Amino acid sequence: MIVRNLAEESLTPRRVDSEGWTSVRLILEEDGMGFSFHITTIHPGAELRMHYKNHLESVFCMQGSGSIEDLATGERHAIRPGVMYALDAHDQHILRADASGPMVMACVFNPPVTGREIHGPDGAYPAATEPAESA
Ligand code: 9YT
Repeated sequence: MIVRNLAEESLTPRRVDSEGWTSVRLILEEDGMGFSFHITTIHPGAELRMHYKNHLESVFCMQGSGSIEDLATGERHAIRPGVMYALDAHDQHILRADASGPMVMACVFNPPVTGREIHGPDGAYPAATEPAESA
């Protein structure tokens, strides 16, 4: 059994800070679960263009508000606590947090991320077989 505490893990390398977001990866590939599980905070006013070409992701909003834009259709969906979105088609998207406060999201990735990934210029994380330097 694995038991971890978000506040404690925030003080370790499981916490990753990047442009517009901070994420604590509570479960990583090394934990052998077949997915990774992250608590991600999107900073107020952040606008993040992403395209997880190598991963599937589900995201559940626990706090804050914003929107997600599906770049294939132009559709925008409101995000608020209780809303989940799943990128089941490696969907290109823009996630926006309202300026009024951070959005706090629980995220699951399949395959799991390994640890230090940040988005590449294409909005993706590298595939597990690519060297980390290409991120
Ligand atoms: C909401 C969202 O895009 N989460 C992505 C996970 C986060 N950026 C991370 O842990 O890499």
